[in-house]
Formats: sequence, structure tokens, C-alpha cells
Amino acid sequence: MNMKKLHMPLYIIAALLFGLKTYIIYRFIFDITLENTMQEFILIINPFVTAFFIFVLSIFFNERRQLKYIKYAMLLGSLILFFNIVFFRNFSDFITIPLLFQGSNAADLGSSVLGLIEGWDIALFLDVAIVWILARKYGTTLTSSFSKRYKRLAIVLSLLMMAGNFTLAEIERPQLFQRTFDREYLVKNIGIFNYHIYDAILHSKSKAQRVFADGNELTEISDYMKEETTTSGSEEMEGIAKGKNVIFVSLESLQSFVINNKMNGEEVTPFLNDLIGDSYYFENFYHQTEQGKTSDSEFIVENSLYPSPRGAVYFTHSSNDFHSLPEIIGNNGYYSTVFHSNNKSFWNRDVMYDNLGYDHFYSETAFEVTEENSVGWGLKDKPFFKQSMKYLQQLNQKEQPFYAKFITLTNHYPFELSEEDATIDPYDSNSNTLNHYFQTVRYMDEAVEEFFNHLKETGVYEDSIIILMGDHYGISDFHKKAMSQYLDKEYTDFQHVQLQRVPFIVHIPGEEGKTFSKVAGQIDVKPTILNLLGIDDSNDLSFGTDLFSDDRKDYVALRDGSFITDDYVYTKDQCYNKDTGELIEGNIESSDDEEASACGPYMEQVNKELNYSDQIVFGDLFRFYDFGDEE
Ligand code: GP9
Ligand code: MN
Repeated sequence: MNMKKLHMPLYIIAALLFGLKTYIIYRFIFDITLENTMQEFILIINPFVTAFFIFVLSIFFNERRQLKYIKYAMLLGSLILFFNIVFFRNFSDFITIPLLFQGSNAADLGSSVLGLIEGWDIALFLDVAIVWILARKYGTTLTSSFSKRYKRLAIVLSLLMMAGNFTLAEIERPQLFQRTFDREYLVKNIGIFNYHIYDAILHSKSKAQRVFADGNELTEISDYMKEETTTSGSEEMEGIAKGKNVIFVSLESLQSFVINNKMNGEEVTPFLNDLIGDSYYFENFYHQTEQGKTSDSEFIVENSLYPSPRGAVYFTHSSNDFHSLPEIIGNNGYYSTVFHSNNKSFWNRDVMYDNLGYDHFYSETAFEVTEENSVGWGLKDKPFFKQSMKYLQQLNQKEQPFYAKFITLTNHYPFELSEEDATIDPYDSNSNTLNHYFQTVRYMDEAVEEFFNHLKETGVYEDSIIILMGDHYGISDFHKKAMSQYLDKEYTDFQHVQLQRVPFIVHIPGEEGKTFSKVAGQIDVKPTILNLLGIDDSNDLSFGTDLFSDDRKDYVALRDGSFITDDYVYTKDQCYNKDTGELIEGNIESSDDEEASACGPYMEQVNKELNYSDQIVFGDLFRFYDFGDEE
């Protein structure tokens, strides 16, 4: 019976054909962008590694079943690819499980699905046809009852190849899984099938936490929030920007240490320094982001909730009920938009923005992006602002009052800049990152200056308030040595916390400026904006307080549990004197030790607060709460 065995078993033929097809689809249909040879290499090996894994499983079945398994695995795999292609044609994005369950998206696709299928799509099933025909013609001569040793070797080989692929992916994109970057990155690095598995795991994890919540938790939490956060806000500032447009500029990786500071004897941010002179400036304002980086900073500002300790809320809980800033101001007549020249699915923004209630997102496709006007991550900040103006003017004519968030990009690691854009020399230290950081910061400073000029020329300026905020750190503690050289200070844990300060500037045309030293954080931005716009937020649930109010929380919690009060900095189980930076020796938790225990009570409160926030996000608790302003 086993006389005429073919040299190559069907599962290998299937794996080769399917791997090749997947590769062609990645390259030419998904048009995955490849930035370096490592990415190219990963993209070539991944389809074959995955296909081998899928089809090698067949050897565990008997000969007849092997044929069946291979045939149907081939068909199912091809259908998954095909559905993603159809989806991609409409949304230039990959299918996610929550998306499949999102009524509106599915309906959108449903109506146009026929229009998205092309005649030659049939070619996508060529390999399926070949395998089915071979199976029919040659039957079990293409299979074999493999020995135990063979099976063991084959599966170990397959797992090793998979591990190799994942290791390369992790090297290419550190923390790929924790940070749940862009879906394109995931597909690029681990392939579409592993991506779907990963997506399913994320999905079921967040579902489970949600399932166990029943809303009772919320009573205690909302009591806490109402008591701890001032709901009245500063009376002096209340409604000062009522009816005005709000232009919010998220400044990529901008830390406060460059503000009003020099490098090689030159001001790093001359424009921002001037601007601060006639703006409200918070010099002790901290970012509170974690792995979700920019998206975390957006999340905090929009919701006045803490980001997730792992991963990005923008990915993991993008279908939660929120009571977001765009939604609240939307109920008060504001039209809200985001301007950011990157792939719209980066950080899952397209999905999350929709859920948060933004009216429009001007993503990469709204801009003219060419090789000349791009660097590093994409469109340079200067052309970004310039090209945004036509849209902003349209908003100014048709949608007043509006809220427009601009997210800059050039000052992003690895801080690349074209030679002609560098107007200051690099710094000289052992860190190339820090050396170039100053140059891209200066470029961003100039871009913002140009933006202000555009705003003034077009008359948008007068009717608007402009808020600028650094999204998160740019220089990690990996560059300790260079940083301490620049700051001329020892880089301690205390310094590290102090370096988490980012600029926060509120510019109200016609108003004089003032610099505030009280501790503040991104969590406070939402109540601050609402108070400036004169929008009553007494029904809101937030962890922040209006920054202009005197009666406010006297500490800022960072996402890792560190915190800063007016007098102390707590981090890594140590309490420091904020003015001197000196470590306070003694037992923090013992009440006998007065000085040392200064951080103790805050420690408890910060943990409680972060924990409450996680309960809200993981349990999707706001779905049980009536904010009283639903439309
Ligand atoms: C990407 C940009 C940068 O769109 O917001 O993201 P980051 O790496 O800073 O989170
Ligand atoms: Mn960022």
C-alpha cells in the first residue's frame, strides 16, 4: 500500500505554497513597509515558519486524516487571509476581534463588501486548488504514518523556528508584546496568524475582567473621586475661554529640562521660552504615561484616568465606555478633531478616537507625505503644521467652536533630522541619542513658532486658546551618564523622577502669563480645560483637579507608584526631600519616625488611586454609571 510514496509529503508542499502566498500578500497587498534588512528578513522567514507550524501538526493524524487536515487548514488559512485583504482594502487595517463585534464597522463593510472583491482574487486560492487536486489524485501516497522520532523532531524544529522568529521580532521591536504597538508592526514581525492569536488573548483577558464587574465597585470609587478632586475649579479662571476654539499641541518626547536651558551656550527652545513669558506655565508638571507612550498621554488627557500598568489602554480597552473630553465638550457644541500624520491605526487610534467621540481624524492620508518632507517617523513637523492649516481654516469657518489636537512627530527617538533642518550643533557626550535630541527639540520649537505664525496670519489665533504639553520623556535612564554630564548633577532615582517633568503651557491670547510651581500632572488637564471653557463637570468622575484652583490635590502619582508632593519625592521605596534631593533615612511606614514617615500616608493613597483607576478601566465600570448627559 505504501509503495509509491512521493519524495515530498503533502504537508511540506502545503507549507511551501502557503508560505509563499502569505509572503506575496504581505509584500504586495498589505504593502508592509520595510525599514531595514532585519525587517525584510523577518518578513521573509515568518510566513514559512508559521505555515510550517500549521501544517506540521497534520503528522499527528493518521494518513487519511492528514489529507483532510491539510486541505481544510489550507482553506481556512486562505479564507482568513482573504477576509483580511477585503477588510484591508476598505480600512487599510487588519481585522481585530473587537472590530468584528463593532456593529457600525461591520455594517460599513457589509454594504460595500461586494465592491471590494476583485476578479483576480480567485488567484488567492490557487494554492488551495493545487493541494486539493493533489490530495484527490494521489491520496495517501502523499502522506505517511510518521515515526515517533520523526514527529518529535519535526515539532521541536517547528517550535524552535517560531521561537527564533519571535526573538528576532523582539530584538527588532523591543517589548513588542507588552506595548502592543501598531497592528502593522505585529503582522510584520510575527505574521497575521500569530497576530490573530495574540489579539484573541488580549480580547479574552479584558473580557474576563469585565465579566466579573457588576458596578457595585463604583460606589466606593466615585465617593473617593468626588471627595478628592475639586469639582468647583478656580472661579477666577472659570469660563475665561468660553466658546473659544481649543488648539492642543502634543509635543513629542519634550521634557522640561530643556526649557529655559542652554546647550553649547545656546537656548534650546527660544520660542517656547518666549511663549512661556506670556502664558500660564506649570514648571512642576509630570507626565504619567507608561508603555502606551503617546497614546497613554492622550488617554490621560481625554479621560483623567490613569493609563494601564501594562500595554496601552488604546489597544486593550478601546471599546470601554468612557466619559471623555471630546464627548463632554461635544455635548457643549464643540467639534473635535485630531491632526497626526501617521498611519491611523497606530496605537489603534482610529478605533479609540471613534469611541472617545472625536468627530474627525486627519491622519497620514490627509497629508502630502514625500521623501523630501519626511524624516524618521514620517512627515516633518514644519510641513505637518503648514499642511494642516487648510483644514484648520475650514474648521474655523464651518465648525466653530472646535477642539483640535495636533500630535507632533519629528522629536521622536532616534531623533533623526535632515542636515538642512539642524540649526544647532549636536551635544557632545557618549549618548548619540541625547546629542541629537537637542537638535530635534530645536526643530520642533521652530515648527511650533511657525504654527503660531500661521495661526496669526489666518486669524485663527484670536478666537482660540492654545495648550501645549510634552507627551512623555524622550531620554530614558539608559542615557544616565550623558544626562548627568549635561545637567552637571549625579543621576539618582530622585533625579530620574524629576526628569519626568514635561512642559505644560496654557496660552490665552490677550492674557498675561504666570508661572506656577505647584505639582501637577497630565491627569489634571481635563478638569482644567473644562473649567476654562466654563463647562460644568460636577458630574464627571476624574482623578484630576483644575490646575488653576487653589484647593487641589497636593501630589502627583506616576504610573509606577512613584509620587511627587510639594515637599517630597517618593520612588523605589525611598522618600526624598524635594528641595535638596536628599534621601530621608528611616522607616517610611513607621509613625515614630516623623521625617521618614512623611511619604507614608501618600503611599497608601497613591496605591489606592491607581488601583481604583485600574478597576474602572479593566472592569469597564463607567458602563454602569449615569453621567446625566448622554444624548
Ligand atoms: C506615533 C507617535 C509616537 O504615532 O505618536 O508614538 P510613541 O512611540 O511616542 O508612543
Ligand atoms: Mn510620543
